[in-house]
Amino acid sequence: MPDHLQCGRFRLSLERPLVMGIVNITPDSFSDGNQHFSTRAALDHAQRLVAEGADILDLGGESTRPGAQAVSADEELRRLLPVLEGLRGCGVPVSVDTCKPEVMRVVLQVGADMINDIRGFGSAEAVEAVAASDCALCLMHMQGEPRTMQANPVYQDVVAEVRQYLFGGARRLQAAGVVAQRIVLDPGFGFGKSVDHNYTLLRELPSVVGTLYASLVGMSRKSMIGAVTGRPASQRLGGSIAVALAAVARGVHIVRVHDVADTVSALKVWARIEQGARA
Ligand code: YH5
Repeated sequence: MPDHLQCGRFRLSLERPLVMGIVNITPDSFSDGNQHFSTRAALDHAQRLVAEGADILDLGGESTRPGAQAVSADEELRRLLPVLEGLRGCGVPVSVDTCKPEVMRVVLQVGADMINDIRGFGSAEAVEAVAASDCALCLMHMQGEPRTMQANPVYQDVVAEVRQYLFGGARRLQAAGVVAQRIVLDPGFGFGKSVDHNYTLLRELPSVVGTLYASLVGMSRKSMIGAVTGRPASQRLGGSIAVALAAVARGVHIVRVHDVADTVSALKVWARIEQGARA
C-alpha cells in the first residue's frame, strides 16, 4: 500500500482517509453568466469547505454530468484561473477536474496540485501535459461518452473490466515517467454504470483498485443513492455518508464529496471506532 500521495506542493499522508471537497465553477442561473459573481461564489464556497475540514479541493469548470454542454478550453480557463489564483494560499492542495491537455498545462503552471481526468489520461497529449510535473493524477474509469453513457451500460464482468482499465492506465502513466506515488485510481461511479454496476464496484472496491496505488471514490449525491432512497439530489446526505463510510471501510484513501462538514464528522466517529480495533 502506498503510504503517501505526491500532490504538487504537498505530500499527503494516506494513513487516514482524506476528504476532497467539490467546487463547481459553472455560471448558474443566479450569476446570469457574470464572471465576477461566479468567481466570488466559487471562492467563498471553497474557503468554506477548507474551514469545514476538506483535505483537497476539486475545482471543475466544465460540467461532466450526463447530458451537459461542452465548454471550450478558453472558457474553462476563464472560469478556473481566477479561482485557482485566489486559492493559492488556502493551505490545502487544489485539484482541477479537466480532460483537456491545454487546460492541464496552463493550470499546472498556475499552481494546480492535482489533475482529475474523467477520461483517464487516455490521449498521448494528456499524458504529455502532466508527466513532467509533480502533480497527483486521478485516473477515472468511464464507459462511453458523458452524453450517452447512461443509456444502456453493459459489462461482462464490471469488476474485472474496470480494474483492467485502471491498472492499464496506471502502467501507461508509469511508462511515461510518472511515479506510482502520484497516481490515484477511481472506478468512476455513475460514468457508464447501472445502479447494480455501481453497488457491485463499491462492494468489491479492494479488488477494483488493488493495493499499488492510492484510490478515490466519488458517489456524493449521485443517482445510485437516489435509486435506493427515492430522494432528490438535495436530500441525499444520509445516503452519501453511508457510501463514503462503506468505501473507507474497504480501504479507499480519498472520498470526493459535496458535504464536507458532515463527512468529516462521520469519518471522525469512524476513526474513533477503529482506534480500538484489534489488528
Ligand atoms: C467522480 O466520481 N464525478 S462530476 C451527478 C449527481 C451528483 C454528482 C445529482 N467528477 C467524479 O459529481 N471526478 C464527477 O447527481 C468526478 N470521480 C472523479 N475523479 C459528477 C458528479 C455528480 C453527478
